[in-house]
Amino acid sequence: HNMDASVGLQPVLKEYLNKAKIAEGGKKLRKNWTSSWVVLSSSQLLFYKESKQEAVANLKPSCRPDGVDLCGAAIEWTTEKSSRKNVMQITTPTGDEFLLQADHFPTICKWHDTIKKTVDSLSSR
Ligand code: I3P
Repeated sequence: HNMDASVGLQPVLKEYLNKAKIAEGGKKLRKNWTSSWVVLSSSQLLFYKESKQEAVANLKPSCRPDGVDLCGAAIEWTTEKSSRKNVMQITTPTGDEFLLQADHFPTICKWHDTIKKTVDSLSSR
């Protein structure tokens, strides 16, 4: 999906993480891990190929990144969906599934906890 990166959303985390989309609309996809510049805003996760692309997308509205709307999303650690360590899964209400991973455990922990808080803040407003 294309998401609007602007409109008053305050980014709270930005980092390179390993990402794999494993399902779309409930249909399993072939797993393809890629390094992605991930930006967490107040309601979305945005995926850019590179950090430079974020600046370009913010200037050019036609150049929008892929993203996940976090409203209603489920966040969980998973040891079954990958042979990698430190893997968390995000499942949207529409059946899209993403894996995020980093070798450095404190890094992915910070993302897991912050995304969870974001989802909680969205459900209570
Ligand atoms: C996949 C690739 C992934 C692996 C996945 C493989 O093979 O090796 O890295 O996931 O395992 O199917 P291919 O490149 O041929 O598609 P992990 O690294 O997360 O284990 P999976 O099928 O058990 O998900």
